[in-house]
Amino acid sequence: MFIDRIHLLIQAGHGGNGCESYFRRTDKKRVPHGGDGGNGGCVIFRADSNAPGLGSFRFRQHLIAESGAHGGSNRKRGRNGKDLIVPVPPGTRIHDRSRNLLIRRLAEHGDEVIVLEGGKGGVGNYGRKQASPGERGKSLDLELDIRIMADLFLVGLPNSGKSKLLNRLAHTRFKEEDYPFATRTPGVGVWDLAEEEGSEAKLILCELPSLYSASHEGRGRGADFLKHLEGAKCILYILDPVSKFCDSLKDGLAILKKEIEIFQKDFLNIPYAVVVNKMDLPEAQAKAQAEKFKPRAPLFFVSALSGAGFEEFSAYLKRYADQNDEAKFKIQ
Ligand SMILES: Nc1nc2c(ncn2[C@@H]2O[C@H](COP(=O)(O)OP(=O)(O)OP(=O)(O)O)[C@@H](O)[C@H]2O)c(=O)[nH]1
Ligand SMILES: [Mg+2]
Repeated sequence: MFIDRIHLLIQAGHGGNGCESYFRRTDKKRVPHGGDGGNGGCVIFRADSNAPGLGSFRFRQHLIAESGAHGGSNRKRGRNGKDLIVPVPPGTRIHDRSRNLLIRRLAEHGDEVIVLEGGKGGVGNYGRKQASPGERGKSLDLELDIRIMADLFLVGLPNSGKSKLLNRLAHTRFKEEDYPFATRTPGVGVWDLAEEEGSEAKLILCELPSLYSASHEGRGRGADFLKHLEGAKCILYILDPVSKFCDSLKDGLAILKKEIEIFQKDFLNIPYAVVVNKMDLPEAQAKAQAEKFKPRAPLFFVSALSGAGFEEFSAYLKRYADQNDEAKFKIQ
């Protein structure tokens, strides 16, 4: 199950109480000798590329770090509570829900943040008049969310062949159906360019559930996942010349861009290319030829079914994938 947002309640460990105890000296004088309490454990989030997705927190939404042990007599200090280290996938963002504040985004494997410090242990009455209780561990209401980190996002109208294209490039097995909206959650695959000679790069591809002209009204699931475009290096708009969801290729691209614009205008600045699919169908060829579609971006005519047009398309992307500079995907 794909979950990109989850609520969690976390609680730091309580500090152990300081001990109040005395021993009686031979001269009958009472001498305080209670030890300090141990500190409570902290709650730490750590990015780990082997961590399961946020869905793993569905049945574990209350996380509590260990409390410190109480102090003992004879100046014995209580043991500190163990820190609770919570592994999360890289790219996870941690928000404080009560203050509506972003605490930290854990981008890379190994990044970590102490979200709650444990309660301090109380002091024992050794050398003092009185012992004190341990500090209570604080609790915090969190929201965790994650953005899919992919190089290329496949965005398109329903039934345009996004899943088929992804399956062909990344050897994944996502559902391809002849009815629209079959893909209901994002699908990710790795396109290993090493399979094709002369390249060592790998590209992460992600299919987003289909958009159409009513997505911004909350119809379908397309708009729910557009937030993942935040980290996109490039969008591939997948179009189908014989689509029932648009009148022409130009119209199809305009609908997709409009939906993205309504969601977040800045996303229109993400570099993009246009891929016209299903070119094995004679009616698709006829319509595409008649239209003379010329978007202001690289344009490819392919067939995810037969593989036609893939050399040019993959050679183009490969050139960019092989460049290690920042401008990698500026293919506009
Ligand atoms: N002839 C032909 N059919 C294709 C091609 N690509 C996809 N199809 C068919 O078009 C239908 C939709 O393909 P999908 O890959 O599921 O399309 P999608 O864009 O992922 O659609 P949803 O996610 O369901 O909205 C399936 O029946 C595919 O077999 C193609 O290049 N040529
Ligand atoms: Mg699909």
